[in-house]
Amino acid sequence: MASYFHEEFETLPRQALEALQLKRLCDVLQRVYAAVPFYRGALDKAGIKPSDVKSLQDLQRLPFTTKQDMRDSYPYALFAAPMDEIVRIHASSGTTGKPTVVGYTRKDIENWAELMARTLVTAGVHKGDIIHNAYGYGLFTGGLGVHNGAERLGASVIPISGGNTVRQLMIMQDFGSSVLTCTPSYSLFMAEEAKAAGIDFRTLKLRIGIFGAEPWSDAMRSEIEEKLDLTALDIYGLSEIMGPGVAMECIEGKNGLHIWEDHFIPEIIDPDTGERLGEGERGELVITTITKQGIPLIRYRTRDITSLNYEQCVCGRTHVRLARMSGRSDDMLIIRGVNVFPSQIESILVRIEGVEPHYLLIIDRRENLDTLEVQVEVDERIFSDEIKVLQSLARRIEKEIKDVLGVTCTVKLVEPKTIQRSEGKSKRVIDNRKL
Ligand code: DLL
Repeated sequence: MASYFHEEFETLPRQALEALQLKRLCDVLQRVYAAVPFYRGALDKAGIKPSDVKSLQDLQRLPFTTKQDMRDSYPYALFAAPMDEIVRIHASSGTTGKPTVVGYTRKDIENWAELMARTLVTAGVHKGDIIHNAYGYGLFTGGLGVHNGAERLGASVIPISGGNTVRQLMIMQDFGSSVLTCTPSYSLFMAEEAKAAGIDFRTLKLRIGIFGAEPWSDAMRSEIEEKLDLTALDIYGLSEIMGPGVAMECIEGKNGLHIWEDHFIPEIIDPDTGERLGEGERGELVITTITKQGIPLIRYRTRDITSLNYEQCVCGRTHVRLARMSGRSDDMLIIRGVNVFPSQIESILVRIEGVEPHYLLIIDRRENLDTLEVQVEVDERIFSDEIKVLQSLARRIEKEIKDVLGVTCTVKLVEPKTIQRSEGKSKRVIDNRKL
């Protein structure tokens, strides 16, 4: 028998779940229409009043919200609660210079902790577990999101955050960590470091790994389970919608991620036409938040590609399952857990004197760590300068990218006109990672 955190809600029969969704949807539409000029404008333009929505099918008549809309509303214009009710602010990568900002009311933070506690229980975690939380703490939602859920559940959480792997291994060993939370690629990097340090994962107490925030595969799952000697499960979330804990794979079924439908309504659309797709069809995930107060989002286009599975799950939860994410419908990259848009790198490059707007990003994975090489053309004048000048320019660009985006890269300056031009869409990214 599976354990639940909110048994009544997690196992709600579909009809009751949908009735709850409709009630909450109508409520959130009223709220955003009254408080957010963007939504009032978008609904007016579509000729729909909140009171016109009478069934979940009517959701399809509402306009989408995109990352661009969030950018245009930077920083707070999409907030539906007054600033003095916002108790936390997080942010994630925007498509160019400015991040996407999200605000939480006290109730939002409570709901997030509850949903994250539910997510942990779904993964087989319980009170008494020691959770080694190596997701980053800060503006990124991973660290604090998992942390608050672990405390809400009553498990012991170690707020180790990312980095300093040798120390992480020592703490895992000495503190008896039973659950590991981090990106899947970082877990494999830990395995390599452990080998070098002579630590055998089989002697550790780790039982469960909760991995997400970047794409991975079933092949990677097998490798992680073998090397770290634990059960590896997939967790999905995004800052715009809440953070980690939007959807979680259950330990019983280990086949798809239950998205918490009492708080979020998922739809799958064709990314080109915007038409809704049926069960099992792969397309872009669109999410409507139905309980959030700080920044509720209506039909938010996540850009993540997946499908929905309504079949009954062995765990007894009735919430629909998302298939493992298989890519994105935009060009966002996730490099060492950091979301990066090529356009962000471009906007850094164009600000630097002597650098041409022709560049190529080459991503690889070496010893389980992502690497990023930025090849960029410089003008004739710079290229004929001394090596020292070129080197210092390259270091300066590397530093700018690190300061603005938080990712480490190596910059290779190349001669003018050496990066291949294209007549159509230019190819700016070569991703050699094999997940
Ligand atoms: O990555 C939140 C999170 C933290 C999720 C910890 C899971 C664990 P963002 O930084 O806003 O938030 O990035 C969200 O990451 O749209 C996906 O493209 C990708 N992503 C997140 N989880 C998965 C996953 C956090 N399990 C973006 N598989 C999302 C594939 C994932 N991609």
